[in-house]
Formats: sequence, C-alpha cells, structure tokens
Amino acid sequence: MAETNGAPTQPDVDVVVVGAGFAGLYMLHKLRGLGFTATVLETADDVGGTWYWNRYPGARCDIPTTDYTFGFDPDLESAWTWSEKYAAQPEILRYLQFVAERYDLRRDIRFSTKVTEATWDETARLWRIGTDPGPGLTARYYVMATGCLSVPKDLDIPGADRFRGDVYFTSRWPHEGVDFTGKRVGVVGTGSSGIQSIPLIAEQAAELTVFQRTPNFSIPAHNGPPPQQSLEEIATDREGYRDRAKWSRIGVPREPATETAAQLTPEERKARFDAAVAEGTLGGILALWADMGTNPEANDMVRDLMHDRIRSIVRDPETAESLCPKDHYFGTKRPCLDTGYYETFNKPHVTLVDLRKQPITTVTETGIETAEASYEFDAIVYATGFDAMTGAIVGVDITGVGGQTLKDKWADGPHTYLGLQSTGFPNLFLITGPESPSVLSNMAVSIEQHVEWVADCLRDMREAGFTTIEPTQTAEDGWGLHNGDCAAITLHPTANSWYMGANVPGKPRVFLAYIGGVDAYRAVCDEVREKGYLGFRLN
Ligand code: FAD
Ligand code: N01
Repeated sequence: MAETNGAPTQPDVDVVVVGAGFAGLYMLHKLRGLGFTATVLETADDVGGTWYWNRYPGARCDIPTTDYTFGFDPDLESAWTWSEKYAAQPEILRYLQFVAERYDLRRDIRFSTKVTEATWDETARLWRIGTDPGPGLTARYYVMATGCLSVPKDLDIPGADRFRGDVYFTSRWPHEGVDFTGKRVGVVGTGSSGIQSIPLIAEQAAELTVFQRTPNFSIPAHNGPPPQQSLEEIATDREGYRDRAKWSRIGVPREPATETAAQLTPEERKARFDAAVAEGTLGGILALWADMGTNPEANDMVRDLMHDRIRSIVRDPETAESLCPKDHYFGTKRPCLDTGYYETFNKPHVTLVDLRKQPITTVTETGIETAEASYEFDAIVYATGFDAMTGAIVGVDITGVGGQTLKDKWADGPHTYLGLQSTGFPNLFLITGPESPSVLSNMAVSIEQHVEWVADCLRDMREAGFTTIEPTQTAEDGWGLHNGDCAAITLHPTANSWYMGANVPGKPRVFLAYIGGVDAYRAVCDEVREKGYLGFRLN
C-alpha cells in the first residue's frame, strides 16, 4: 500500500471485487477493459460461485442454459455450446472456468481469501478491506459480487450436531461426490435443492426418508437438448434475441400473458396449464394468465391444477395430499423444475415424513426423532437453504461514514437506492443486491445489467473528475417505498418464503427483491444515468 507520512494517499487498486461467480468474473473483465486496476477476493479455491459450491446430485439450472449465459461477447457465445436445455452443475462450472481462462481472469483473483471487514476511510476516501488470511488491501471502490444464495442458512434443528453418521449440505457438497449405495439416507428440505437431489439419491439409497416441512410446487423440467427455437433465433438474430431478454419481465425472451383468469374458460385454462407443463419452463408456468400473481382466485385456479397433477402421479393418497402445497400461493415461493420428483414417492423404499403432522423433536446420534417416530440413518442430507439476499453482505463487517455499520443500518431490512448502493457507504456497490430484480429474474441478465451500470458509472465519474458516489437519503427512501408498494400489490408478502426473509429465524420480514420487472428496472437505471446520476451525490 502506498503511504505518505503514514497516511495512504493512493489505494492499492482502483476496485476490490468480492466473489468470483458470474458477477465477479464479468465485473473484473469489464473493469480491466476500461483501464481500472482491480483485484477479486474469493473464499473458494477456484471460480464458479454458486456452481463451485452446489455440487449435489441433480444440481442444474432452472432457466434454460441458452438464456442463462453471458451475452456480452458474441465471440464467447460462438465459442461455447451448451449440451442441454438445463445444463448440470459440472457443465456450468466448466463454462465459468472457460470464461476465466478466455479472458485470463485468474491472475487478478486472490482465491482462498475471505473478506471479513471493510471500512470507509473518510479522510483518504477509500475502502480498507480486511481479509482472512491477510494482508488486506485498499481500494477506491468496493464491489460486493457476493451472491444472493451463497451463505447457507444455519442449521436450526435441535440436536443436529449429535448425529454420528455422515452429514452433507447440498450447498457445500464434497467435490469427490458421495456414494449412497446401500445406505439409509434422510433428506431434510424440499426446496429446489431437495427436489432436484431426492430422485437421484433415491436411485442409490437402500432406504430414503424425506422430511418435508412445506411442500413446494414443481413441474417436470423435460430436460434434453437445448430448445431448437431459441438456437435458431440466436443463430439468425443474436442481438435481437438478447435484447428481448433484457427488455422482458424476468430476463427471458417471452411475451407476457395479457388475459386474466376470468377471461378464459376452464378448458382454456387447463389447455394453457398442460402446455406449460409440457414445455417445462418457469417462464411458461409463471405466465399462464396475467393476474395469477396478484389475484387470489386466479392463483387458486393454478393451485388446483397443480394439486390434480400431483394426485394423478402419487399413488398413496396420504402422501399425495402431503405433497400438495396449500399454505402458500403458487409462485410466492420459487417453483421448482424436477426430473421424476413426484414419481420417486411411488418407490417402495422412499418415505415422506410430513413435518406439519409430526415435527422433528431432535436429531439423535443415530437418526432423527419426530413427535411420532424415530428414524435411523447412515447419512443425513440437509437441503435447508440459504440466508438469502443479505446474508453474504452483512456477513462482512462493513463500516461506513461516521462509524455506522451496514448490519446496524439494515437491522430492520435492507435500505438501498436501486439495490446498487446504500446511503452512508460511499463507493460501495452491490451486484444484484436486495431491492433489485435479482433472484426474481434470469440472473445472468440481471448480473450483466448491474455490472455494466457500475462500470459505466465508474467511467463517467473518472471522466468528470469525481471520486465518490452515494445515494441521497431522499432517493433511498423513495426507492424503498416503491419496492414495498410493488410487493404489496402481489401475493408474495403472504408467504413464509426466503424472498421475505422468513426462512431465517429472527430475520426482518420484508420482501427482498424488486418485483417491478427486469424491463422497468432497466429503464429506471438507464434514466438515472442519463439524468446525471439522479438521486446520487457525487464528489
Ligand atoms: P455467486 O455465484 O453466489 O458467487 C458469489 C461468490 O462470492 C461465491 O463464490 C462466494 O464464495 C464468494 N463470497 C461471498 N462472500 C465472500 C466473502 N466475504 N469473501 C470472499 N468471497 C465471498 N439463477 C438463475 O438465474 N437461474 C438458475 O437456473 C439458477 N440456478 C441456481 C441453482 C442453484 C443450486 C443455486 C444455489 C442458485 C441458482 N441460481 C440461479 C442463482 C445463482 O446464485 C445465480 O444465478 C448466479 O450464479 C449468482 O452469481 P453471483 O456471481 O452473483 O454469485
Ligand atoms: O432452499 P429453500 P434451496 N426443519 O430455502 C426446509 C435456488 N436454487 O436450497 O419451506 C425442516 O428453497 C424448508 O422448509 P420451509 C432457487 O432460487 C435453484 O432448496 O422453510 N425443514 C425448505 O423445504 C431456490 O429457491 C435451483 O418450511 C427445514 C428447504 O428446507 C433457492 O436457490 C436449485 C428447516 C429449503 O428450501 C433456494 O433453494 C437449487 C428446518 N429447520 C437452488 N429449515 C434450481 O433448480 C429449512 N427447511 C435452478
């Protein structure tokens, strides 16, 4: 670190980026292209982020890979071919490694390095970043590309540390894989990770017991080759195709439904539902009719169709009823795409334990006890989710102007302007942070939009001679109100979802993402920039 009379005048680098997933990799590439010096800090020992950590059997994307991919470089796109409609974790990891190699990114990434603290030095106008292992470094700008689903939720099950058999977390799966052949396995959790892994664990295990607290909605992924129509559209008009995704509601090129449920006959609704199930995409099933996310009756119609489908597959009526989600509206928890999930419960060696009827009382040395029974296992798999959206951000001890910590400021929920910055924390940028479309969208598209906005902002500042940027309080408060209003007109706040922070005991209950749409959000961000960074204070 350069120092004059003991006080640093110049930072070690222009920008520190934390995280080497999709977001951190593209941020580094973009910054370099603009002539900024940058260092990426990453806990893992290689690139990949989500796709480095989540190596459980069946892990794959739920946005078609032709869309869940970088679009910023046409040459990169022609250099890579996805093998499946929904590529599996090893292939997505290979892709991100390929990206790192293609742009020679690893030389500016410090692996096996956890960022523990970051403090804004008001005099020197730079961030002092503390790392484990040290030494830390200083930077003018600090970008958190730390991921929305990167911090596993702490286990909140009594006795969990007593179990003497093998314990696995889907979010921290061993690199060498796990062989469950002949084993008695218990899986706790039936979100996307559980629903993807359960059918494959069932193929190996001698006995599989699934502990379900909340059933989830799932439709078949119908995985296979990448969709021919997308491939053709990309081949003939790549830019137009990517543009349609950027200006769509969830970041995939698709026209939204315009008719409300009441405008359709029951036969038309059923035909749309069947077509969406046959298509096997979230974009399709979440857009059956225009009011399914806002009108309880319209949503009930999807729920009923989903329940009928589950009952038609699962042979044991009691198990089928337990698998039918009734405590939340369709779409208010992220729906899942599966391969043979419901069919798995027809196998004689697979048992569903409905924790609504018999809650877990404790984990024991040899298994799991519920209010009604005791289950013995060789291995327990926890697919229990993440401290989503804010976990990785407040996991770093971040101190801003006047000694205020971000953790304190966000004690009642995140406060940001555009999900990009928080008042009192100059030059700190969040990639796909809370109050941006983020996890409600195809994140490849949302990550690119944020990275490009931040890069443009830093270049604009350099050209205009500014060195600090932070939102005004008015802008931040206004954005917070707008976020809350957008969520309030939907059914989302009614669910105990991780979108609401409800999965982590003690976490404030607020809707964590911006639900106004990828298209509307992009328009706001573009306008803010065009109007000279309206709502930001530059110095
Ligand atoms: P991440 O990939 O999470 O990377 C963040 C990195 O930051 C991690 O490597 C982490 O180790 C590092 N990090 C965090 N804190 C620190 C720290 N303090 N110090 C140092 N390093 C730190 N989204 C979709 O749009 N479509 C999908 O199909 C899809 N599938 C998913 C499947 C799974 C199993 C999961 C868990 C998520 C999925 N997501 C999907 C969301 C996914 O997280 C994003 O699409 C995307 O990969 C996020 O990239 P990122 O770079 O922002 O964050
Ligand atoms: O986590 P989750 P996830 N006792 O929070 C249960 C993305 N993703 O890793 O709902 C008993 O959804 C919990 O029960 P409940 C995607 O965005 C995508 O599966 O809290 N059970 C729930 O069933 C996804 O939404 C893919 O009642 C407990 C489960 O554990 C997000 O990541 C694949 C419990 C956790 O489900 C998170 O998914 C994987 C307890 N104490 C992930 N605590 C794709 O398909 C928790 N549970 C692309």
